[in-house]
Amino acid sequence: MTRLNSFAHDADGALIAASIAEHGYAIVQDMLAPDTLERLRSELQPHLDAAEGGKEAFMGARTKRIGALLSRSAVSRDMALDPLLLDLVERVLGPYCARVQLNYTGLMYLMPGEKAQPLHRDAALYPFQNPAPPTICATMFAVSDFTRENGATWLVPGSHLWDDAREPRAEEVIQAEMPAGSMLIYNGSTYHAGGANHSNGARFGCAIQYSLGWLRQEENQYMAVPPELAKTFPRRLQELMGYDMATVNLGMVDHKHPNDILNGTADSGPGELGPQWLIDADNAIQRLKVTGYAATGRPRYYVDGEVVQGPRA
Ligand SMILES: O=C(O)CCC(=O)C(=O)O
Ligand SMILES: [Fe+2]
Repeated sequence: MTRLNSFAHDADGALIAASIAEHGYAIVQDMLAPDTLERLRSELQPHLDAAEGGKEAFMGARTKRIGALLSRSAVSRDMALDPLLLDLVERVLGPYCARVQLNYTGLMYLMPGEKAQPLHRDAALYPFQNPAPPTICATMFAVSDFTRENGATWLVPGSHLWDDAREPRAEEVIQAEMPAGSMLIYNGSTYHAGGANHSNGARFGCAIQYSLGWLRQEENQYMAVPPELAKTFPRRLQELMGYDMATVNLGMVDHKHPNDILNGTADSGPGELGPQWLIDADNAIQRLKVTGYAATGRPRYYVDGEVVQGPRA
């Protein structure tokens, strides 16, 4: 097995980010302490008990998948605000947006007997020609140990840099084996998949994803968390959920700042929607050149034994 890009929790953010830029992913150990993991498990257990397997092949018949984590788990709110994680997200996405945002929060609980998911790019939500600048910075926190047998996330290192014609080969796939408490962080353009669970226990992971603030979020955070609950969150978490200006005017409500609307602090007239710091941040981002190209759809590659079988509808 290829050596994983694994870092201690006190490693320099710039080093970890350089590894994500080069390989498309990194693993950070000890993001969650044992007692935090225990609290997270107990917060989520009632929701897991009530959850069912997926209905489509991609979602996995033997995978319990629950979103809206912020409304269900206080620990997940701390995870979304983890200083090292936010530092890495800024390093990956910051050059392309004035403000980053949450994209998705959820858990992926692979039960014994689950088959492998097809390899895919989370960033295929958006119609950019590849290679593209990063649009999504995704994580998978190991809540159980992630092992080869229980379906540790599959990854194709370096594939975030590939064009749309380049297909993954089975021998290029590695697995994010990591002990509980670790975090896999990857560029949304990196090919990856949930593995197959050949073990007797569940593989339990929590995904917290971020994206460029000017994109539509995969999971609508305004509806995922009741506003009455969101009001009790720290200001930075509210901003990451989207109660924020992505740039001047982008995200306003009735010409007021959405955070003022949420918290009931809006003035009667128009809000301050273009502070100088936001104009400066927007002027500093790298502008994207988006060219027309032949549609390539959203390829997903099934891996069967040694062979990547290629895209399937
Ligand atoms: O379960 C995993 O390890 C990855 C799941 C995934 O990539 C997805 O559902 O988009
Ligand atoms: Fe994915």
